[in-house]
Amino acid sequence: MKRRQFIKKTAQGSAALTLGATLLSCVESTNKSIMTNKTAPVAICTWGFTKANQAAGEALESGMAALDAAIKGVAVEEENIKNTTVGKGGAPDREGNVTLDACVMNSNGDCGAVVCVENITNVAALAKVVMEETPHVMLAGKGAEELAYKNGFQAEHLLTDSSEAAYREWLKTSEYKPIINIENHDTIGMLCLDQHGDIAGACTTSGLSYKMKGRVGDSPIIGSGLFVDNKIGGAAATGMGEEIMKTVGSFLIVELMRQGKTPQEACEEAVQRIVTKNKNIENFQVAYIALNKKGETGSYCIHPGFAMMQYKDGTNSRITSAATLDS
Ligand code: SD4
Repeated sequence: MKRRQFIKKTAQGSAALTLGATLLSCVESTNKSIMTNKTAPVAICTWGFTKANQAAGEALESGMAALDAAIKGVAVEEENIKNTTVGKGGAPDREGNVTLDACVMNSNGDCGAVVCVENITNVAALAKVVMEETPHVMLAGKGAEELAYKNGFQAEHLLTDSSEAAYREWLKTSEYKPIINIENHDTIGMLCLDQHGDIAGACTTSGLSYKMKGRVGDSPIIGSGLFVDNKIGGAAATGMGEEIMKTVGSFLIVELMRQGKTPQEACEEAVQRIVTKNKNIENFQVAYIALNKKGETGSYCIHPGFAMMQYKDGTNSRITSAATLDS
């Protein structure tokens, strides 16, 4: 048997063992997934972002690769000026500047991130440019903005009239108080499983409203706001970034799935790590979503009120997440 055929056969055998009955046919022999996955496509995202998840699901149905579908999906919220935690219309920092953070990770394990970016709406797409067009993983501030212009992104004023009005109102007290579950927590993290059985993800946010100048949360940090291992699955986070970063939550979830936990069990354990370390969980929210190679999904959070969207079998549904503090 020729070497190439041998590798192909061996790879088929081991992938078939992993994916069992969900497999349909062989498409290529590389270090990426080699099988078309019957359960695919699947898209999930944080919060009730119906349109964003639908856009990703339809893109996957049309054959788009997982990362491009995730970027397309999250762009819906980056461009939604009513979402005050993502993209254009995002709440500013305490000095009135809107600064955005995002990251992406593909099925090869490549990743890109941007932090503290002003004047650019589609920062997840910009994170992909960092991944593909530079020798780096993360660019901050002006450097990321300049890369955007060089790659055809347009400068946009991100502070809308209503977010400016809300900011002026906030200035009257300047009280910094993250609010659980409502407009202060609407970051979009998205995971997609495409028709080739490959997983990728994107996470994008304006961070916490009225944050300190220069503050960066978990969302653009690979392993915290997002992590994907195409052999296992992916995870994404929303909520109080400082707590997610301390436990490298998304990486933790993927590692727990590697050890055999379901996406649901892994999300629960990652939340539990935070809960056991903190005496003040009543003051902040953390929520996770996860997806594995079989297309199984999970989500869990500290406070009731979190939901994820799931596009599976052609249906986009809202799934209310169980919570540590469910009564
Ligand atoms: C952050 N995790 O910057 C983000 C905030 C968030 O919905 O999730 N908002 O800490």
